[in-house]
Amino acid sequence: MMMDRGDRGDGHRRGPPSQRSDDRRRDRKLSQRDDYAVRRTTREALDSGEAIVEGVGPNSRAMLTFGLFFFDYDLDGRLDLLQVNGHPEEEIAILQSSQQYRQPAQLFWNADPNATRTFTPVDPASTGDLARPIVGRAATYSDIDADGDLDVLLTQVAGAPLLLRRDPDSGHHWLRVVLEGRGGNCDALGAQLELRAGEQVQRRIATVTRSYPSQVEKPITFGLGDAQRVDRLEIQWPDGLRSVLEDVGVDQILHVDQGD
Ligand SMILES: [Ca+2]
Ligand SMILES: [Ca+2]
Repeated sequence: MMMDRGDRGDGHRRGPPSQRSDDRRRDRKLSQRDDYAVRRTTREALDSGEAIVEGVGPNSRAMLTFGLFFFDYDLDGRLDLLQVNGHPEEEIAILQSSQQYRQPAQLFWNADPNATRTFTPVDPASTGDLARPIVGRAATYSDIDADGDLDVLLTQVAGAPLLLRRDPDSGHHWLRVVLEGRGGNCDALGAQLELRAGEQVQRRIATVTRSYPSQVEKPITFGLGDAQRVDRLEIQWPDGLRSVLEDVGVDQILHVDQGD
């Protein structure tokens, strides 16, 4: 995926300092949103037919989606949405002129939970090979080049998987957490994490199951925007015990062993 530095993900460059200040205030406010809230809000929106209001409906109506997950592709502290599309019927365009067998994947930038529309479609002109029409099926992510942002793997029918590197850097800070649990659950799957950085509060669950048949990497990635320190990271391990780390540096992979 190609994104220019400073790109807001909606195809527009960042504005002047006064506007960036507004953006930062808005970022702090938005960071209250966590992945549970995004998932719940989107599911409720889709279930109740309010996907139009959320910004997803009109832009995905013509697509047939398989893989779908939330991830913070621009590391601004808000979870964005990626979906991979492709129709099952090779000759569907003959039967339905509005449909295509090969369809582009779509990326939705999480703009603001208080905005008129939470999700803004990212301009395909700025997403490189992600916008290439494929018969998409599975979608997953991992930081393959160890630069802190999440890269994407898509699978397709009758074609090689597409490994798409997030490039260039958004300029935002990040923290990646690797957990080592006790006993048989050595990856601490099911652990709950709460991160606080300034006014940001983000929550994650340690899991590798995010989307249609695939699994994501085990490290847990937090986008931090402009925050240069993590004030507090609390981990509730699967057995109910808790660990708390304070004043954690950013732009690093943090290994946390429950036995320490
Ligand atoms: Ca984001
Ligand atoms: Ca990366």
